Amino acid sequence: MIQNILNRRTFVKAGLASVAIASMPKLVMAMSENNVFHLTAKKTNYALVSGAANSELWTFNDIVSGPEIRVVKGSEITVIFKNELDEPTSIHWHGIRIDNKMDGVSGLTQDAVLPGEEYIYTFTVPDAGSFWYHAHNMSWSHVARGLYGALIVDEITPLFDKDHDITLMLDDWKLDSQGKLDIKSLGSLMEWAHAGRLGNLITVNGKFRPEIKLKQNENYRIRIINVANSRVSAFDINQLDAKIIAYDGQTLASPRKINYSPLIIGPAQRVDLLITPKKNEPFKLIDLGSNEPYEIAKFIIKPNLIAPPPVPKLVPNKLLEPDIGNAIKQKIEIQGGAMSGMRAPIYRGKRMSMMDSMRNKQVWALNGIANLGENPMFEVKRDQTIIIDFLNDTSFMHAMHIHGHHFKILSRNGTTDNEQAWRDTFMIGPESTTTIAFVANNPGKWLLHCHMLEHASGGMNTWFKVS
Ligand SMILES: [Cu+2]
Repeated sequence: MIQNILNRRTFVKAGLASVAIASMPKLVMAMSENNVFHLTAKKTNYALVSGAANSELWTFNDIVSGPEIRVVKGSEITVIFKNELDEPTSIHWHGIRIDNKMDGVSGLTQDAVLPGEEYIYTFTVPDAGSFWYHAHNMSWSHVARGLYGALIVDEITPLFDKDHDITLMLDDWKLDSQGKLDIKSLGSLMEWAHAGRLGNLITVNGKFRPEIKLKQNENYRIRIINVANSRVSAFDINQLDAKIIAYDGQTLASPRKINYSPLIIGPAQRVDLLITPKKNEPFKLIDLGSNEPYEIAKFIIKPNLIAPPPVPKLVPNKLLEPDIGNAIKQKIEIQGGAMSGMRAPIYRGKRMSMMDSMRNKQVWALNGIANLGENPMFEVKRDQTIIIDFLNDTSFMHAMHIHGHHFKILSRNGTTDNEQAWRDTFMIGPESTTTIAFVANNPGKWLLHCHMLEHASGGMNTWFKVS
């Protein structure tokens, strides 16, 4: 099934010769005083490939891939956000089980922050793990232009020191023939109604095909964060001899080998890998998510004749297990897109004509409704377990994300899921089903949407209420 899905992707080769090799693309750390951080959204001129003209990107603090916010589990952080762009925007803290008021969803939990204005986010980070932040107003445009960054929450005693804890933010840029960010195609109905915006250049922390230096026989935690609008990455992690430490910011009880390939990392998903280079030989990180393998980065290994040290004991966060026996149930049918034959959905309370559906670019729906209505799709009492049955009745794969909660996948296509991992975003293939469950223990208005950002804006976006 996975191969089928991946084959649907068309991937244009970069076709840009003589690109200089970037060295270790360490993220710039966000500075703070007593956990008070400053993020300013602004325009940044940046050449995505060397030798090409500068693109006008939109970034936080002029940093491509954003400054990495790093805090300790349980701490309260304050982010003073300033919008120096010409468009209103907001910041969502992806995967943080956050106080609803601070979730950063413009139009649901706050108004977008107007140009020239400031907004203060203050929240506690309950879980240690790999998270990220990104613009949540017109995100299909704002994230595509670079408005995102990593948010890493350390365990109270960090498991790995900073030289052995590496964040790799994968982004997929669509460049024009001059190697500049293709702005003209942003918002094209073609992209929205198909697989979303797929680019032709993948960067790691803002750099194309960097070299990452590791030492032989040492343990590394490699945090992979897929921040692409719609591109699905896939890796043969067994070839890297890697084990999984965490999914979507939730650490496993112990590092886990997987017996399948490739490992899919869809838009907004994170996977933390444990890599211990055994040989003093370089190896490549190859993305298998496109029609052709794509080299993402190269690891260079420095010889080191020590015996590998023991792997630190992992410390999972404590989350409430769903109470399946007393759960309420909800069905969500994912509909629309090209090649679906969907009836035009309801939008802003009215059934649209097909023409209006195209004109408004509302070409996807959840249970027949495109985008947010005044009323939630469903309401749950606090601490109630909810089971959601998703049916993807479209010809495309989706990356379904739930705000404010992590959930467990119970089954896929009727088969029990053995991974038993907590996730905040799951992938669902065309004509497939997935059943998830979680305890709705975080009160407020929460978004539920596809994290392929063109699909979300194109209608695959709803909300629920925990009262
Ligand atoms: Cu989607």
